[in-house]
Amino acid sequence: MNCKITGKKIKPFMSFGKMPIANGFLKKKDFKNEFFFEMEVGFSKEISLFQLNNHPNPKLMFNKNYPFFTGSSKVMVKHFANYAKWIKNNYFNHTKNLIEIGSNDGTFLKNFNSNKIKNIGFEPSKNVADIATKNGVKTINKFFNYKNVSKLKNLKNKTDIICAANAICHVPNLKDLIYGIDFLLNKNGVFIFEEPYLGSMFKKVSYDQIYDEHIFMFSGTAVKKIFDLFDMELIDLIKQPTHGGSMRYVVARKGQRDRSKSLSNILDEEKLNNLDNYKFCEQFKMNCENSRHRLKKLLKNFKKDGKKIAGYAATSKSTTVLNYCKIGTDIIDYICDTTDEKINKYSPGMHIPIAPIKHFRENVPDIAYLFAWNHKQEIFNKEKEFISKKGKWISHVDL
Ligand code: DWN
Repeated sequence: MNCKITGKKIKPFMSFGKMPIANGFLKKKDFKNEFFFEMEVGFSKEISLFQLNNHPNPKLMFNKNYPFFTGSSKVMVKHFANYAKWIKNNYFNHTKNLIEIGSNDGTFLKNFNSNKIKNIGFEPSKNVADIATKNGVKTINKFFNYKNVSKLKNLKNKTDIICAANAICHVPNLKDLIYGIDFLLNKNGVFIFEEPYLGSMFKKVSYDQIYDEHIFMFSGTAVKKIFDLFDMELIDLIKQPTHGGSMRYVVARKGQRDRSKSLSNILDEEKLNNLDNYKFCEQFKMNCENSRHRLKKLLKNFKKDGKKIAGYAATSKSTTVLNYCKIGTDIIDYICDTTDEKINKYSPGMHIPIAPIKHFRENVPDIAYLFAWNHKQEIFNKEKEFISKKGKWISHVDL
């Protein structure tokens, strides 16, 4: 395995076994042709970058049937409104244009429609890009890469702000993406992005953040080291509560902007937690194996006691948990979800049926495995009746 940035050899430190496409919810007739890859992870010592070894071709994941819509969570819609407000308060200064990488259904960019700025989203998945367009968000239905970006000649070194959320960790050719940013960004421009945070994944043992789409799990240390290689620099880090613990990163051209005071505090904290070195990997591997062991034991005991177990929210993350721990229909009867594109299909790899939320309310299980543990508050608020019926929520992370 080679580091996707430095090209140096890396020895994978653990494998989660054979994994299907995390969002590849499928019909029974497609079981026999299901795609699997060996999901190994490694860590680049030079730039402290946690990364997948193999990954499927991005076109297998981001196409006309991508089944995730940012607008499906009210809490996330509010978060994106606040993210936009924060950008306006901190970085709007004669701003004329803004580009989002991985703009999904336009939930974030919609917040800029009332400003007199040009905003454009790059979104490779056609179905979600079409929704954004319908929402009045100008969307280019393409991957954000150097080839596509360099066609925007009128924006060359004229772009004020490039931003993203839960998108940059999905891009295997990160170097090429940075060349694209370098092409567009003006001298004083900023690149702002937020992603699930390595430190939170480590603390919570939320290994389900790792799947085909999540090629990288970033830390402040890694992002700093990456951009140092491209004559850019990390100027701010802000922790975010979203997706079980994320980090917002602000990057500028070297020497063009002041660095925030909190930057060094977070980098020091990462050093203390060994997020900058290989010790972290050894500990993380052990923690994942222990978590799997505990979960399997817990589920086995519930089944021994005759309990009915259902899954709640057919997340991409659930694909990692179910396949790594080999949890199938012998344990979980069904998984309920709000997404039409997933309902009446089966979960990738372990083939658990996906049902609408109505089914959960009409077929109340004893135990609900909360796969969207990151949306705990939003879901608990909707499912008060489940608790009143003596239902129990469980997850592999602390709820
Ligand atoms: O980075 C990514 C994140 C942002 O979204 C992508 N790679 C794919 C996706 O990951 P995920 O599927 O793990 O995301 P969520 O937001 O944790 O879960 C979304 C799923 O949960 C959807 O299928 C809808 C479902 N859901 C539900 O059934 N009821 C979600 C909420 C909030 C609910 O109340």
